[in-house]
Amino acid sequence: NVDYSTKIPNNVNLSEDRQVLKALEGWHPGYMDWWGDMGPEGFQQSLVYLRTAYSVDPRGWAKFDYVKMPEYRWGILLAPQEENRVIPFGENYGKPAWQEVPGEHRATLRRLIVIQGDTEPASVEQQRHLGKTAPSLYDLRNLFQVNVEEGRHLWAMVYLLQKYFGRDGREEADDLLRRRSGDADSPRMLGAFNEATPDWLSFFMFTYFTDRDGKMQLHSLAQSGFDPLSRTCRFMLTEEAHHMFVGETGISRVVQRTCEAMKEAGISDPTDVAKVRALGVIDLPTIQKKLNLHYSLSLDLFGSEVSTNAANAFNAGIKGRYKETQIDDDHQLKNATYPVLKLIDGVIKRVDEPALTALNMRLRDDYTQDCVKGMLRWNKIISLAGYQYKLTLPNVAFHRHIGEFKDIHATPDGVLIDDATWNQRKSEWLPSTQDGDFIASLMKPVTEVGVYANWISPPKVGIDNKPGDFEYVKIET
Ligand code: BYC
Ligand code: FE
Ligand code: FE
Ligand code: FE
Repeated sequence: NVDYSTKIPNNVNLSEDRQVLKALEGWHPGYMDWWGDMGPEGFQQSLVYLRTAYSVDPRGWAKFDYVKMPEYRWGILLAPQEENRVIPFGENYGKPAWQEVPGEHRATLRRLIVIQGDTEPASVEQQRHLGKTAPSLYDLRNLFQVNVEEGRHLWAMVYLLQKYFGRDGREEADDLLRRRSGDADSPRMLGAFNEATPDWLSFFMFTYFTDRDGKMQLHSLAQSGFDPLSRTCRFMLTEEAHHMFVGETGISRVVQRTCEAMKEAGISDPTDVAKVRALGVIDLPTIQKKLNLHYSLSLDLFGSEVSTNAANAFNAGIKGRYKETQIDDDHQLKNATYPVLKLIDGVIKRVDEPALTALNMRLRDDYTQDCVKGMLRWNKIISLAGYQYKLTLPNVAFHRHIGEFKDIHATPDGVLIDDATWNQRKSEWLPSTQDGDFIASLMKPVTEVGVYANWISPPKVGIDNKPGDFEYVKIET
């Protein structure tokens, strides 16, 4: 199954693939340097209760144990090869899946793999300072689990680059360690990955909304006719589920705690921000603003609504649709159309576009549907506590920097407004400096076993079914 005898654990027979093993071993020291410089700040000598992937069997692929992060076994794990797999969409629909890179699609494939790879270390960089303010050892451990797995996702893409793309693949692999989130000279490739993740509420929003873009993109790439990419992404998705769990339950716990505190204090109006904040919990309107920010930043990650890049990647058989094989159509989109939101004469309208060029919009719609599910749970917590307040997703025209709405301003309800109104009112909809300062004032580390910061509820169950007083991180200094 997985070979742990080599320096780089793998299930791709690296010990007999000398050239690739050598390339990966050559890249390894640079990765460790990057992890040292840009990985979690502090805690590198702490024992963290982490899961490590030990097989690709969906029922038992992970083992939990105390590990020092730099000793985590980052490995190359691909889902098992499906026999006789065919390309499930595009011009080559029904032909055998490629085991090697088709020459004519080399550049497109490389670009998508590099973009995917670039996001993984970026998120680690964005989150590196959060260990210092973790609300509990449980949360600290979850942060580090996400971080080491994003590191592994980088390895997953680097393996593809080094095995299948020769010298330019190796150069791209080096560049992935050179770019830095938020750097003025060599930033990460996509917008949201250059934004700050200033506090733990942002971290939960990021893992809920931005890791979920990861889920959608990985699903699309898991459909790829390039079989090694498909297999890699299929295994990455099993890890991704935990990242979104961290986000969904993290926000649930914040909402829960806020509602409890309001009830105890007899506060009936959840929009009485000052009163709620005085309790040392995060008021619901501020949670809504953070949600607006992270959702809109994540929408930008889907690219333009109408995109020939997306059409070409689909035609080529490289990037499919969410759940492509379960869709009942020709899988070539020959005459199909798809409704796209567009700005026409200053009005947001739904217009039918060729479905081929509307693939980004379609994936974004699938994403929005997926986002709604967790929101229903958060709103249930609020209504069960007896409050009328509802968290909602803002309109897709709100606060956009990519696509159809990048040049206009709109309210969260989708009403177009002019620049002056936007500047006057944006702090009603997006976190202001004061909001950030207030949240920052709550971000005090809690490192006693089984204790949680006042602004967040304990989780319902422990990781790996551990009891409430489990020491998830043994902090050494
Ligand atoms: N920022 O035709 P267009 C994850 C560029 S998250 C900056 O509209 P296309 C994770 C675009 O590159 C998942 N630039 O878009 C989550 C193009 O430039 P060129 C990451 C942007 O190409 C949490 C131009 O604008 N994976 O895994 O159809 C933690 C026109 O592009 C942006 C992927 O994204 C932007 N937001 O689609 C850790 C999958 N958007 O070529 C990890 C791979 C567009 O003209 N990537 N541009 O110079 C793709 O599938 C596509 O490249 C995109 C864009 C969906 C990103
Ligand atoms: Fe990832
Ligand atoms: Fe992730
Ligand atoms: Fe903005």
